[in-house]
Amino acid sequence: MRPDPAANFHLSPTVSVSAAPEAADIAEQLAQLLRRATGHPVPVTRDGGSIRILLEGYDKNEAYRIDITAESVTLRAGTGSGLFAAVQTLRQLLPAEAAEAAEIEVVPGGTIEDEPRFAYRGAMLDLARHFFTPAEIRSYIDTIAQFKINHLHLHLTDDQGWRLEIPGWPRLTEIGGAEGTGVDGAGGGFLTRPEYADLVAYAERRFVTIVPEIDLPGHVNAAQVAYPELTCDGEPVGPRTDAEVGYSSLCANREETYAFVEDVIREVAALTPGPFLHIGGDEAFSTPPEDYRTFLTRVLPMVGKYGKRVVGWHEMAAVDLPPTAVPQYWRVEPADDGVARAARTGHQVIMSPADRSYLDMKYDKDSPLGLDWAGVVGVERSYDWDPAVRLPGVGEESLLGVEAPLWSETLRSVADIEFMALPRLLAIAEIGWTPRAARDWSSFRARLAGFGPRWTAEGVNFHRSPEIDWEG
Ligand code: TNX
Repeated sequence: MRPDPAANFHLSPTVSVSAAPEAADIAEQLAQLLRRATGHPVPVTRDGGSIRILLEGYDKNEAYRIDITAESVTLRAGTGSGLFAAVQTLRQLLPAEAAEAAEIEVVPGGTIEDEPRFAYRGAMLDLARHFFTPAEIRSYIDTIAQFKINHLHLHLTDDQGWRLEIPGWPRLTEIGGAEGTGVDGAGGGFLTRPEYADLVAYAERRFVTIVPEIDLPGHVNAAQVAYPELTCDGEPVGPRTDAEVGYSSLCANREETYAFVEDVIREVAALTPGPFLHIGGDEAFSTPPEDYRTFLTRVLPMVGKYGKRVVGWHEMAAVDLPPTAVPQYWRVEPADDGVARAARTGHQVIMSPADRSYLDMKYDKDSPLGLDWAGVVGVERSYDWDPAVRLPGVGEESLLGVEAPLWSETLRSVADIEFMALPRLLAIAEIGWTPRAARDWSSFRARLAGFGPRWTAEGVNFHRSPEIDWEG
């Protein structure tokens, strides 16, 4: 970043955005934001705008450059994702008051050249413990995309509920998505296939890839309530709305299991333009280890058969994985043999250690929402760590990226999501984007302070952590 205070750009009433047709949608998204912020008409044209969006140069994925002078703002990238990232940076350069109409907006002059540290910067939302509607999910997509998070992992199934319609298995969602299937009997609901496809498209427009998760072979009580033939003894089981884990399992020795799983994987893959499909694999405490291996050995290749790259919670690294499989580390221990072995054999890993990156952990002992099984996770704790030294044997070159999961046992609304995610999501976003050497807690803390008035003006909920000297 090279600031040039002599070259500030003013957002005057004649401000306009121009872009070539391939970047017209990004230009339109920027223009909409500026119209809302300034009240100016902000037309979008083919060329000659005072804000110019150029799809050229920088063919490295997501790299971009911004040049701000008194006359113009130029955003330049070789890819749409790079241009979209540049737009998010430009938004952050505007003063917080820009969220309220009619204030004067000055964009600070200078040049920015930027590119991400990791290709995968993820957030996860648990729709199984509490269902969030498409509108609520879109709201979270808007939030994460602002911070250049480029994957949204949706935890679609668990013991309590099943949240995605699957052709041929209607009871999964008729029963598993009924009213009262959230933790403590709250809520319920599921995504129809068209709703899911719309969400994928909504995310895609914001350069966010949806990563669907079907949690197997444990965390399947909702599926077994709907279809008793999916239990080992064929006996019906009752619905569960408590927050226990580890009591349910598909049966590794029944062909019915694999017919079901293959149908589900095929249908989910068909709805998924992105490369990844997550098959869970965590906390299968009631699956004997031998059965767990039998199950995964059958199921992992199915994901490849339907054209997807398999992601799984790191327990899956207990078996021999297909070369492109991605284990996702989620625990708190300082080492993990399975993940280290996977890294050694060339696998890429996603890091989401619960004691750092879990957005559902309480901030401190007084947090009204959240869990504390991984300890309390304050803002500094979520920021001040490095994924490349978190696990022995899993260095920078083995990392696909980082993810911030948000489990929903204690959440009920968008305001709850925002309270848990903001500000800690920004810590994980910066870890995913910025090299370790360029990151520093005191700088982050100071920059975070400016989001107080911004979120207040936007009506966004956040945790006023005492670790931050919030402005406004
Ligand atoms: C552990 S993290 C789980 C989830 C819970 C979460 C709560 C993981 C892979 N499994 O089933 O919701 O803890 O923090």
